[in-house]
Amino acid sequence: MAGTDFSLSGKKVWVAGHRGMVGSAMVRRLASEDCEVLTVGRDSVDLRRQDAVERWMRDKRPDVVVIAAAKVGGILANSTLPSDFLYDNLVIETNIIHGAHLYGVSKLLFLGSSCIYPRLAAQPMAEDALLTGPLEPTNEWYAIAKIAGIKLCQAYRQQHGCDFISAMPTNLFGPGDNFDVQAGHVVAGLIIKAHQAKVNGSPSMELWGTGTPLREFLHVGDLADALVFLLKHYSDAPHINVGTGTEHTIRQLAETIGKVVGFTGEFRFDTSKPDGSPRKLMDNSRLHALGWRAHTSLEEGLREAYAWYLANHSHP
Ligand code: GFB
Repeated sequence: MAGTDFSLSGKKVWVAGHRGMVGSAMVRRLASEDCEVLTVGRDSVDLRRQDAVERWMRDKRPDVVVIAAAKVGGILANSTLPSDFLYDNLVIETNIIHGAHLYGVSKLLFLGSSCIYPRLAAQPMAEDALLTGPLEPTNEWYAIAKIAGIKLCQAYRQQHGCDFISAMPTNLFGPGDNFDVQAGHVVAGLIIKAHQAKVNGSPSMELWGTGTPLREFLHVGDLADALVFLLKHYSDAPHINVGTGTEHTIRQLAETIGKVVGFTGEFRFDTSKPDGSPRKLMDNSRLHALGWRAHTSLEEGLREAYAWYLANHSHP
């Protein structure tokens, strides 16, 4: 319900997946809340092992859990590693959600993705478009796992009265992104390619697909702020979309990245690579009605992401 206030004050908040782009943004955002942040590395607890997860939760007794841990990747990784994307995500969310029920977690936030919606869902995609049509084949494995996570939260709420909620962010980018062309998402991939083309003096850089798909890009700092807002002010079964409401073609994104990076050449299109969904625009009206909006512009966010890449990666 909107307006149902939950206080983070004095709470132990476990950010599962704190080394990833979303988890690390969440840890930074929670630093300005009056709470204790708990984290645990993969070397100590493999989240795919139920006994390890339950033992850790029994020992640490978090009050609040944010599930930012997931196997994630861009369009190519999603379409080439189906069992990793389905199995890892199903088992991580199942272990944590069940553990949260066993050890009396008072609030849990599960994170999904806009790819849970049907490939040809009416745009912008409202929350109730879920399960109304076939999924986009390049990411159906990931989508099925994320849909199961939403349903797990709803099932524990219905059967056990657990305050477990779900948020579905649109395409994310920012500091901490996976800057790997093959495995990563489009923003990171194009920043690397534009930077390398600039440094090498190349006349052109390559984009996958046709450049015509439309995407909505949310800066991960905005997402973390929205998640803290939802932890405090949302408590209900339906999942909530988190986006900007603004969409760009992949070509427009590449042009803005070119401007930010200082690449002035041409774009070539490798149409042997998939386009994926033609369009994925979220309907953010529920989140807006609750009282939250994104505030970072695409160009401003891209400048921050590029600066982070330059500071954290070895490159020419
Ligand atoms: O970000 P991305 O990999 O994922 O690709 P999706 C978005 C669009 O950018 C696609 C095009 O149309 C790609 O073909 N693209 C152009 C590129 N050049 C590149 C490049 O160099 N790298 C990449 N990665 N793309 C993902 C799902 O779909 O969205 C996940 O696979 C998840 O499950 C995520 O839901 C949010 O937006 O197509």
